[in-house]
Amino acid sequence: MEQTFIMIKPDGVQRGLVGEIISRFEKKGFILKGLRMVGVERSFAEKHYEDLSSKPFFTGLVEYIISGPVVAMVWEGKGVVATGRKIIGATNPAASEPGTIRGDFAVEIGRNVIHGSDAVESAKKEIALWFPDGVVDWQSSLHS
Ligand code: RTP
Repeated sequence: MEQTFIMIKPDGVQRGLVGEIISRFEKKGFILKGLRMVGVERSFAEKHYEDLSSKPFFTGLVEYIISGPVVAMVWEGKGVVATGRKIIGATNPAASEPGTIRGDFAVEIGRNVIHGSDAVESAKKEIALWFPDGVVDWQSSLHS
């Protein structure tokens, strides 16, 4: 089953949006498979965003991600990568539709509350980076 990596960024955690965001994914019908609240090291943030390392906003982006704890999650379900991006909304909150997370809770591209993998392949890479020990397989753990 398809999985995606979702991260509530430091502003989302500080503003008390963790429950709201989890609720939107749960109500849609997706399954929460893994969750960690972590303070991110600079080198780890640089690794997560390595594809953007040549962008002028890269240093500011890394500073933002290490500015406080984030909530890293794995969500599972049919089409969860693309649908997750729809639930999140456009990267720039000025362009994201009302009803999306960024459309409802953000105004600044540099403080846009949440990250979601943009493709199945990047989701696999990001899940491996953030959950190196994998996520709990609840079905098989019930039997062991
Ligand atoms: P994300 O990876 O966080 O889900 O965002 P995204 O795919 O929608 O956007 P991407 O282009 O990968 O950019 C990653 C994050 O960098 C910040 N950003 N700042 N100041 C700027 O012009 C700018 N552009 C991008 C945003 O936090 C964006 O989510």
